[in-house]
Amino acid sequence: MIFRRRGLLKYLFLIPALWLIAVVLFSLRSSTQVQPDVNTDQGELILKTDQNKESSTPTLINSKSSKDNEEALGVHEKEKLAKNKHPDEDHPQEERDKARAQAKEMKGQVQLMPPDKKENLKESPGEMGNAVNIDKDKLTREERVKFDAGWKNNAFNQYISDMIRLRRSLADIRDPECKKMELHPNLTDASVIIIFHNEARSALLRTVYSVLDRSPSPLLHEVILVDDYSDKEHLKLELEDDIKDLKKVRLLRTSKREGLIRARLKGAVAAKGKVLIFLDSHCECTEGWLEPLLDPIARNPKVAVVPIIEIIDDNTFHLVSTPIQNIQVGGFDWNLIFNWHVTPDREMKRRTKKTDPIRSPTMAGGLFAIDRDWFDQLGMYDPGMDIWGGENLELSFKVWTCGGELLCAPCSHIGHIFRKRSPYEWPKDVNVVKKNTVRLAEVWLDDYKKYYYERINNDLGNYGDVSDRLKIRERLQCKPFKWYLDNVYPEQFIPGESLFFGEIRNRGNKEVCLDSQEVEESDKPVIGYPCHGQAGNQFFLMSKINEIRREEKCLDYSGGEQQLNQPNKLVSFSCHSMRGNQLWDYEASS
Ligand SMILES: *[C@@H]1O[C@H](CO)[C@@H](O)[C@H](O)[C@H]1NC(C)=O
Ligand SMILES: [Mn+2]
Repeated sequence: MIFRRRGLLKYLFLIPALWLIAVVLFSLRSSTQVQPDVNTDQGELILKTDQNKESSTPTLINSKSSKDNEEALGVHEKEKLAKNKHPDEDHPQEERDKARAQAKEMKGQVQLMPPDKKENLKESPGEMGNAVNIDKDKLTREERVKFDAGWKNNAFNQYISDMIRLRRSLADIRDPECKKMELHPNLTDASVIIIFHNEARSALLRTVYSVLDRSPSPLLHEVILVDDYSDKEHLKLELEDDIKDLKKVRLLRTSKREGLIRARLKGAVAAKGKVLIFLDSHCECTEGWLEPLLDPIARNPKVAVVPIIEIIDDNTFHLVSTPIQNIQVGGFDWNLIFNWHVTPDREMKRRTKKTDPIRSPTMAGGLFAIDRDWFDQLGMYDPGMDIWGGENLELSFKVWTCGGELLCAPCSHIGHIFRKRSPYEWPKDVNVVKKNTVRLAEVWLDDYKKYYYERINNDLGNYGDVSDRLKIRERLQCKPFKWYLDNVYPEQFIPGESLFFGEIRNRGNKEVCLDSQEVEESDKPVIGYPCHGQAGNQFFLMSKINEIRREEKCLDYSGGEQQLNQPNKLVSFSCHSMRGNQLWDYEASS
């Protein structure tokens, strides 16, 4: 299918191509064969000579011969690289400039073809970010097999992803205020780094095109794809062919499975833009996504900025948007797991405009922008961390304690396919997340690490050597973790600072205690149960902001005024630190 479509594409290009060749040959008075390179970057048309036109071997365009790239490639690819240098390189600069100027003039007259389909945009599925619904039962048997395989391999509906154009349109979901935002005049350019492992072709390329199509050209230095050792055929030569005309896109490959953290490090080291932006390989950037990420960094290079992460439905690919007032910020629990919170009132009051960035204690980790030099000074990621997990909190803690800020840009919206499971295999012999998290706690948490260690029974396992990371903390004179808790995340529940702890007995019937069976599940009724004195389900803490809680679950009154005397209105619910239904008083006299 893919090849047939692309075969057709050649003919679609042929008419403007022939026309262009004629014009350019005339203007350059050159005997060199020239072919248009439809660069998707802002629809700008750039001409290049193509010496490899007859060759069907895909070339690694944009890889040039940089050391980083050569390291990333196997011997086979290296040979190919040597043979197929970037076509632009053997051409005098002067001539290239002239050709570009010419091309620019003609821009308005040249029709750009979308790279995937020629269908009427309005009829194409999923345009404007809309949902695509198909009835699986109406598919042929073969199509149903494809449908099921798509889900199995990706943990999202690849069948529908493949139906949607790579350059589908999206609604402009920004708040109207965002379009009037006064941007810093000196925004710098960015390298967008996308790590992937066995990603579906349509999801990966849609991510790339959404970046190319919706970024102002001067602000986008390059897009670096880092293949973390995929074994799917469509990500080998076919991918190189897919991106060969995308001038700003470079492809690096790891030589073994490195995991997200070390693959990102590889991309960061190779990047040349002033700002690094990390994206997942199944995203869609919406209109105006880039500038609000760069703006806070232009004002203060020591900030890291996250976008609003919008949900792309894993089944229908509907892109759903969040109004600014519902933006959540990042926190963490004492298992050192990231979680979301409603933006605290104090932060809403500190901001003066709807479009002002929102301070966030932590980041989710998948999507963010950071100044390259600042990231470097911070020691980037901890290379002793494996694969995935804990790296987002490590970066959050060090950005804040080492003199920076972590901000959420309310005008930058990026869609992301949230999956319900990971479709990939991970090593089963080591507990990767625990190793990473212990390293995080050892380096950054000071005495507070005990709360995490209590939760893993003080079994730290072999977490390697963290002395290099401690040196970074010392060199940058980063503030203690207590400073972070007091100033950046005062809502955080600190078990040792509880007002009271123990069981909660009924005054009338002293044999009955409050008992909450499920800590794991929200919305479970909290019941009266004979006191057993064994703590466990009957153990509660009263936090300094007057919640009655255990771990991340708080005692929550879920009924209305009229229902006061009905049973089961006390539930155990995720703590929200907004008081309200979770505010309790303790009267010492009673
Ligand atoms: C932007 O850059 C120009 C030229 O370097 C400089 O004169 C100007 O002060 C800068 N503007 C701001 C707001 O930093
Ligand atoms: Mn993801």
